[in-house]
Amino acid sequence: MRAYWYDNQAGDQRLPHDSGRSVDPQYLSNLGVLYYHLSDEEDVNKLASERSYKNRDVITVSPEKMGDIYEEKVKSFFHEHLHEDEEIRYIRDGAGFFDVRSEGDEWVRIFLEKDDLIILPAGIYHRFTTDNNNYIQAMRLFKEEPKWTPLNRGPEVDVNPFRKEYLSTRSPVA
Ligand code: KMT
Ligand code: NI
Repeated sequence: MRAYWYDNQAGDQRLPHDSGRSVDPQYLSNLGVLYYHLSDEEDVNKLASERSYKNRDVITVSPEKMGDIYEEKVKSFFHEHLHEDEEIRYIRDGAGFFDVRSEGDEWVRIFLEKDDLIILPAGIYHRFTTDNNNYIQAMRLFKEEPKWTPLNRGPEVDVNPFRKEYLSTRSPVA
């Protein structure tokens, strides 16, 4: 895992877009983003049980697996959105970038690889992309029925109750 401020430069979303300015895990946790490095799947089971993640599946995002719809999928994952539930991803192979919005509405890019596990809180604006290797396999964990409908950013979603709840639990911008 490595987190850093996104450079906001033009160019393919799958490039690193690394501004060179790092973001530490404490800053991520202030945003409500939790990160773990777990090489033992038993530790994942423990976390799942503590946090009531009862269900899971595995998704592979790659041209080999997805065929013609791969490019379209990668573009759609990259639309800025939120969910009314946590988004939990445990990377099993390959790598990818999760971008999350900071308090000041800047992008923080989080590079994840095998054995990295991330929990994005409900209501945080975010997006995902594969990197230049075009391959990631991730376990998706969820509580009951997944509420993964992406709600794309806009005036209506800005006032969604889960969005408001998320903002109300964050510490004020310094
Ligand atoms: C998501 O929610 O953006 C995804 O599931 C993407 C694939 S998981 C790394
Ligand atoms: Ni999402």
